[in-house]
Amino acid sequence: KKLTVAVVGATGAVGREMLKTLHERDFPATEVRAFASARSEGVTVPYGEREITVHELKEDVFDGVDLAIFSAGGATSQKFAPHAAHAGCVVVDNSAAWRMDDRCPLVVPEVNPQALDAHQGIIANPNCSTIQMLVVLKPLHDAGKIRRVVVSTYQAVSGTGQKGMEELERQVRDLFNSRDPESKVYPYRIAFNVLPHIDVFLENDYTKEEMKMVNETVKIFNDPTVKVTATCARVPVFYCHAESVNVETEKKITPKEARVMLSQAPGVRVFDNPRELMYPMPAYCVGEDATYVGRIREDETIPNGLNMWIVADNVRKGAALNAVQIAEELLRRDLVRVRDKNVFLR
Ligand code: A2P
Ligand code: 11C
Repeated sequence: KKLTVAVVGATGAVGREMLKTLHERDFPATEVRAFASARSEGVTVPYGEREITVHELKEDVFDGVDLAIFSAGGATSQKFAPHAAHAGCVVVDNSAAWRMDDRCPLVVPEVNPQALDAHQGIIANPNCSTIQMLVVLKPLHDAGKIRRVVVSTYQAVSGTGQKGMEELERQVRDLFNSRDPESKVYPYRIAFNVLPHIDVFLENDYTKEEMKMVNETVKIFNDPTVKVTATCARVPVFYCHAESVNVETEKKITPKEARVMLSQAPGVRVFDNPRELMYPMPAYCVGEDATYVGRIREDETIPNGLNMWIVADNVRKGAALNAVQIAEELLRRDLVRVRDKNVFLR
């Protein structure tokens, strides 16, 4: 059966990883098309052994496309995803544009694949820091019902895209050559520094990144009783976000029970042996599909509490892989179709 797939934002850090992931996982596309801004018209991007020519994204490029995976920023998704759905093309969108829209399922395939059944043409891929936290919290929530989560993140510069990685590299080089490191992407130097600031500040003095973790968790778990409070920091690491997560549950789960549950959970790898100095770290999780968890221990200040340390490749499980897994799940459920083409564009 014919299946034409488009990658929108194909020249970006996540778009390239999406093409790589589709190819590596043998996604059954009969044709793959690549789109980006007018600046990239005619350039090529790798897809397996081949190179695909990138074309400018326009409203009418979705005719004949069955499935489009977007990672070209919120504004591009806001504008173009409705045109894709209108053309009968199912969209998996990696931006924040559609995540909190009631018409759009927000999906982590290991956590809430059933939410896909009600899709109306646009499906949202959650924020990277939410995805890796929830893959790990899901079995604990099922077993002990999570009441409250306190999370602090240590996020890599690739979360900002290609330009974040270029800024860190440039500043490191400048500092080693006794030049003033210029900050263009972040408000302060990121090299040899930590910024307690990701995305914009909101009315309540939290950042948008922090509130994404709060709100997306409730939507994905479909459980407004789960309370999350977050502090998100940017660290001078190229790939992989790390998170310190404190969880309070209704029913007690011991660290030993948590290790057993998590070692059976899909998408999770327990890497936890303090005596052998085994704990997950960003430098060793680059390019990995799994979400790693270690430092699992009891929070001794409350009756039912656990602390843990979670690391995943933000560009891979946090973005490209999760989006491709959603596409695979759509195929498995025979959901690569748009029932009402007028839901997002009338
Ligand atoms: P381009 O390379 O042509 O600018 P990253 O997050 O790594 O910066 O990547 C962003 C991706 O989104 C790139 O592929 C970029 O294409 C694409 N993009 C940005 N703005 C637009 C736009 N207005 N229309 C289509 N693609 C866009
Ligand atoms: C970061 N989490 O690390 C962000 C990147 O809402 O999709 C992804 C932003 C988003 O900067």
